[in-house]
Amino acid sequence: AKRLEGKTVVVTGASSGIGKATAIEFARTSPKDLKLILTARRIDTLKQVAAEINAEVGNGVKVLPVKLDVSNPKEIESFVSSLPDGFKEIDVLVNNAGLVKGVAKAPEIATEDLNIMFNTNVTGLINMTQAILPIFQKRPEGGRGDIINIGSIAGREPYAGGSIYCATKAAVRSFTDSLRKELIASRIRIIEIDPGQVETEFSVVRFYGDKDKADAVYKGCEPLTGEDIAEVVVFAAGRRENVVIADTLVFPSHQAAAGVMHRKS
Ligand code: NDP
Ligand code: 8X3
Repeated sequence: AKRLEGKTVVVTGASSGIGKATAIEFARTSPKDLKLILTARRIDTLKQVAAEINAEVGNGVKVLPVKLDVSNPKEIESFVSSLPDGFKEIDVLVNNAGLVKGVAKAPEIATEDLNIMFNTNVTGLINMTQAILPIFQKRPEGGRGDIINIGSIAGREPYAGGSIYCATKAAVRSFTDSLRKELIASRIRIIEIDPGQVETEFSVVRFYGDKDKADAVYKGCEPLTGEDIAEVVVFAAGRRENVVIADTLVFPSHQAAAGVMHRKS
């Protein structure tokens, strides 16, 4: 926890699921002088998350909720410059915001869904990275800071009915690997964490709010929780400076591949 003391951490998509759990886990693990910048589109939900964190760990952790739609390049452009003093020296960026829409197969994929997925999961993640890297690069030895990208098993194993989502996560993986090579002469750590099945709002979003369809995804399964992934994120960020947890795949016990789940009948 000492290694994380005084850090400034940005989490995208912190209003729900893995992102929210990650914010809470940073606060629990290293509350001393932590600055947490929580971003998502739902600002009221972010404010509740901030209140929850302060209620649990006290006001030593400074939490700043910021309304930010990562699919809108203009909002990302003004994000860093609009941060208040004391929050600008970002140390860790957790690129977590992301979503899947639908299970349609080509040629039935809605253009709107295609655009939302690419603009959020890929362009949004790249734009956030480009906005924050210059802060890291001003530091000694070619730069310091962590970029932690949330990929997915879907980026490694494409499946029918997920072609666009899988393609976005494969793009995240490819971008992440290139970035690690580009920054090899620096102390900037490029980290990818790929979850398997995690029960969050992910499937509710996939099925356009249909909770019954979302629940059916997890029927008979014991999926991971957001906290399980959050622990891995905070572990990665808390390693000694010369240690990069470059690439991690995390399954629940009863999952062995993208579509391979053992279900209790
Ligand atoms: P949730 O739906 O619970 O959370 C997604 C978060 O992303 C929300 O906070 C949402 O906030 C935010 N978000 C969505 N669109 C935007 C946007 N345009 N701008 C800013 N924030 C946005 O799902 P998860 O926690 O499961 O998903 C988090 C990440 O984990 C995603 O990248 C997902 O692909 C990945 N993942 C999830 C898995 C799973 O099984 N659940 C497995 C593998 C990877 P808001 O709506 O307020 O903007
Ligand atoms: C989410 C995992 O396999 O449900 O990224 O698409 S999967």
